[in-house]
Amino acid sequence: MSPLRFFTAGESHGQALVGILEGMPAGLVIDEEYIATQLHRRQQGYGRGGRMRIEKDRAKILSGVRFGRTLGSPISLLIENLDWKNWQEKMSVDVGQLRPASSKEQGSGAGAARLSEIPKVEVPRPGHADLAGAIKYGFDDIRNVLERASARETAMRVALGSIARKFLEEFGVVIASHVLQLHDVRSRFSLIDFGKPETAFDFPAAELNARADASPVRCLDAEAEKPMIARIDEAKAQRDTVGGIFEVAAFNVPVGLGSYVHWDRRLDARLAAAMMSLPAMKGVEIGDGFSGATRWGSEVHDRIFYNEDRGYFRDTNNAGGLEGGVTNGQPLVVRVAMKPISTLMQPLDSVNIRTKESTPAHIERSDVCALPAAGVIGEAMLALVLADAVLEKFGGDSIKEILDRILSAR
Ligand code: EPS
Repeated sequence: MSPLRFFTAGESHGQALVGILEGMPAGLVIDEEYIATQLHRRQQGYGRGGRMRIEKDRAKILSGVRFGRTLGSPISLLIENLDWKNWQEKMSVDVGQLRPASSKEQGSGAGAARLSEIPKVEVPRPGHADLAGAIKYGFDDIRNVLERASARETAMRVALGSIARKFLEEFGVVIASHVLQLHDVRSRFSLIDFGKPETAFDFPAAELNARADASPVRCLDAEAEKPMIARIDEAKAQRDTVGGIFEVAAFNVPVGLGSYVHWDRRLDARLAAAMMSLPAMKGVEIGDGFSGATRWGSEVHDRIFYNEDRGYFRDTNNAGGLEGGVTNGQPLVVRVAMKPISTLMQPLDSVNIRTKESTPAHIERSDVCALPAAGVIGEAMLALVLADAVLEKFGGDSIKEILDRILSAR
């Protein structure tokens, strides 16, 4: 069993998102401000839709923390959906608040809508969970699917992930991300090359996020930024959407996390699953992944060197910090491909699930591009997986216990 586990609950337009993080050791300093900083980062990015102007995501810590330090008990968080006030009838938990279809003036909500007056979503969007979800759960209203399938849920992952990030910071792990490619526009810089003298990354890893966050598309390459923004504008003008690839990395990672001894203990497998669990993600690469498949072994594998000062070291990092599913001390680099968001303002052909007639897909307020935010969410998933792997290797019930073990292994 993983030492660190988490749950989320909540519909996109329900009252709130709820999260529980179980297994965080005692003594970690954490507060709502720290979590809010990460939640704010997720709300940014060129190409977001109207919802982000409504929400001011803030997680309330409900349990597991006392006087600013974790207790070792489950940490529970609550993020209220400010948009809920506009959805109270459509998303009512209690049918009693609505007037039954047959009744005239009965029930507690005499002035409220009849259940039959709440419009159903009946036309699935190609690419969304809509159709598969409605068939699977036997719904005649696709809203029952899309509310939970929505990427709104990732707000809670970022909140929970920020606690994992704070834990990793205790022993110097830095987690960062940036947009590598948006549609056909590619940044010249990759975190795989970070620290190599010939790249433009002549700044410390700790500055990576601040630099990416300063760009509206979270791109580190000033030359690629403009055409990326232009692609988003183009998509918006065409009433279309656009995706791309983000890179997420962890620096100063302890050696030996994960294991080659069993399939579900390989850290690369766990990272791939974590990234693929995010809505709209369609591909994951560890290190140079797919491009490595087109080159010779002698070009791909990272040569091993040793000296007294540095211990073992490499002059390349094509493996992305993982060999045999185990961290090797190099920066851990994961690339994730995000498809364009499936809600199109110029909708694709679809079919009404009640009448079976052909008709354009349902339109719901959405984003033109959420790739910059996706990187921030990828950071949260990376932090949760890494924190779990650290606890697995080093164990311990308090931060002090774990720190002592990690530092003595270094
Ligand atoms: C999101 C909230 C959603 C969408 C987006 C992500 O808000 P709403 O549905 O009210 O506009 O902006 O979700 C989707 C694109 C999707 O397909 O579900 C958020 O908080 O990130």
